[in-house]
Amino acid sequence: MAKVIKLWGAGTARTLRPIWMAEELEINYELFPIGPRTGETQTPEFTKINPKQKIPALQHGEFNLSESLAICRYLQKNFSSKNIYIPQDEKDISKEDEWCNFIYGELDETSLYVMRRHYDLKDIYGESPIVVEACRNYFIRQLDVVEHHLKSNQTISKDGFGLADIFLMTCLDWAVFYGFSLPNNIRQFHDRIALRPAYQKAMKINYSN
Ligand SMILES: N[C@@H](CCC(=O)N[C@@H](CS)C(=O)NCC(=O)O)C(=O)O
Repeated sequence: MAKVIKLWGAGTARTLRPIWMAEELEINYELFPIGPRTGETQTPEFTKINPKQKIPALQHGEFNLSESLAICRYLQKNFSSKNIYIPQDEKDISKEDEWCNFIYGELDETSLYVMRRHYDLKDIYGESPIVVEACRNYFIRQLDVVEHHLKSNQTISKDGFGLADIFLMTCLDWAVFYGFSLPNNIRQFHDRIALRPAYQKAMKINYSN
């Protein structure tokens, strides 16, 4: 692992994830804090790294990777750390996968991000109060599963803080920003995780502009 990790992107919930993961793993990385819709994702240099012209993105030597989940997994698999739980057993890996796919697919992509598209970014994607309201209700329903799980767990995995918690926390911050009130167990989870030094450092780095 001689080459320095380069992370591209700052300023959104998705870009926070790899920065936070890198901080938890205490990786020596270089950040290029380009933002969405600034034109910086459209340059020829960045398009070579991620033809989708989206952030976050990672470079490791000649290796390029996009998608916040794939990037965090790459970091988790290649840089061990005592700071976070990294599942080794196939069943534990699959359980983490299940949670990450649920959080990314249901909470981020089909709820919060659709709300973003049809409210914050309505000039680009079109305004739709009906869609925003449907997503809001859908998100609340999906949160029930998490609320129930956190009743008897301090973190998503009973073995400790890890990748799924990073994904959940970044969605919860996003939800709070959108005016959701968090149910009790989730709120306590949020308040506990917010005390992690790596989270606080990553937040400062990600939102410094
Ligand atoms: N599925 C991708 C989503 C990436 C994404 O949509 N990024 C947004 C910022 S949150 C972006 O780069 N938008 C720039 C644009 O659409 O021009 C991930 O999780 O990394």
